[in-house]
Amino acid sequence: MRKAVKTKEMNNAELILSGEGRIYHLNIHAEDIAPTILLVGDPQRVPVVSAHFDKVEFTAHKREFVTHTGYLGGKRISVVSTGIGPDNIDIVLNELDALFNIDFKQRAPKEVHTPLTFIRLGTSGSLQADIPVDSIVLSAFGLGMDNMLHSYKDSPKVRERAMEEAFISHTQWLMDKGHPYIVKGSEALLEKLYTPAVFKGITGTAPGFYAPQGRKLRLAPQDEQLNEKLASYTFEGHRITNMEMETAAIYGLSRLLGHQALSMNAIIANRPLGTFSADPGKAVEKLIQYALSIVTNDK
Ligand code: R1P
Repeated sequence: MRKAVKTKEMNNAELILSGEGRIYHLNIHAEDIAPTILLVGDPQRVPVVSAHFDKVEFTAHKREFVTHTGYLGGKRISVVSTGIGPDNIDIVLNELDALFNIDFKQRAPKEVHTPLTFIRLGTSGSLQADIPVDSIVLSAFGLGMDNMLHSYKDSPKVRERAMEEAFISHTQWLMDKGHPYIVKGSEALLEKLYTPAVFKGITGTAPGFYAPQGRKLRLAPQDEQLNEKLASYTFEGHRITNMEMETAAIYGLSRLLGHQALSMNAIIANRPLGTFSADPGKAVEKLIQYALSIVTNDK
């Protein structure tokens, strides 16, 4: 049996680079990306966002990962699509971090850390009747109902344990589904991006779209009361406002990697009322305009 060779450097199967030195999935070099990065789920949302840039200087596309980099109000900025789900966030955040914080020649972390800013511009379903379709929700916390973050050794250090325990007890969470995790977003970014025109709260991040978000087509969800339980949970004045599939994973990895993150979502469905936006594209456009007007204006 061949013995695995263990070196201090990240090997070719760990840090995977193309022949031209591009990171594996995103297929880009470090110089192709700015340290302020807008993350969107849908690859087709990338050109919708970059249409607002004064100039787009770089574009790339591999699988569901589309990257545009340009300038807006004198600030260099990138927009990257993540596709759907926490598993994709694992790929995108690690690769974006690697582009800045790993020396690809040495195959080792750089001595000087470059902090990044991630702002998710997503779509989501409201869990509260008073948060209507076409409104905007900023995530003060991400509540992970997926298990991705638990694979990282230091994840317990970034989690809000008291909030988690209260959540488990309130929902009588079935541990077969894994331990829910709660991570705070960047307080500085929340302060910068919050105005009374939008909502803020805890955003639930589910590992799927149907039963994991309490939807029933032909298969019954494990917990038929999931959404009511989520909606009625409160902790020190915070309530769960909405549910989608990326925020908690972005918050967890950003904290572990030393970056700042804030997630903002256009509400396109209201789950308790059973309604869906008549024009989701318009709701997303409103979110983009709201975010970009603040991101480029250092309030
Ligand atoms: C599900 O339809 C997808 O839409 C939401 C969910 O989080 C999930 O990714 O966000 P995006 O519109 O940003 O993809």
